[in-house]
Amino acid sequence: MGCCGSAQKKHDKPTRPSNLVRLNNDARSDLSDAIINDLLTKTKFSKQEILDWWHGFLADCPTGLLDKKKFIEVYQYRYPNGKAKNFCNHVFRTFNPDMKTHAIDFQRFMCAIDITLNGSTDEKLEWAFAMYDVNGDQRISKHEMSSVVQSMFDLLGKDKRGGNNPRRHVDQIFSRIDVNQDNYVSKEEFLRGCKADEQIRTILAPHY
Ligand SMILES: [Ca+2]
Ligand SMILES: [Ca+2]
Repeated sequence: MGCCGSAQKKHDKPTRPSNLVRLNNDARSDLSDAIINDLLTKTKFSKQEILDWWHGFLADCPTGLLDKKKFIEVYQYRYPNGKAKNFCNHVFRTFNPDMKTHAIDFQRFMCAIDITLNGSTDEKLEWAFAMYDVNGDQRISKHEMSSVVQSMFDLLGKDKRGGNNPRRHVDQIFSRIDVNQDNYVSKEEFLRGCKADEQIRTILAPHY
């Protein structure tokens, strides 16, 4: 099993290693000490955990880079009854906020995983906020929230009709957390609302 749970393909071999990867003679890849030390400083993972993640990452991404296509493939594998593409677009953006690259290297991947696994409640909710703030203007519109909630329901294969309509959920959420009623949820409103209201947190940030 790889970093994200997909099965390793037997014939995958590193064909285009990034500068992260140092290949040894039998074509297995090791992380450089510089990368390991950098991740030990930036994340809460131990050296052994970093190496374990690296082997999983390499199983899924033999090139040492995780691109969006692979990212979607991995999610689709984990959620076979849902549609992963739209949700993956949102998550991939939060892994790759400047969108300068079309693929995520191991360091960036580990920093994102560190927040989702080891981060404080505020750090996790800030990460969730960034996912909902699609255009990055530091506030969430109803359209942005509907788009992400809808993609999440698609991923989970949830019925979106009637009372489960994503827009209806979003209207209810806004009525509770858009405190100044300007039709946008600020980061402060998002953090405060999610922390104070378990039901909202369950919808917006189900893993936290
Ligand atoms: Ca926004
Ligand atoms: Ca507001």
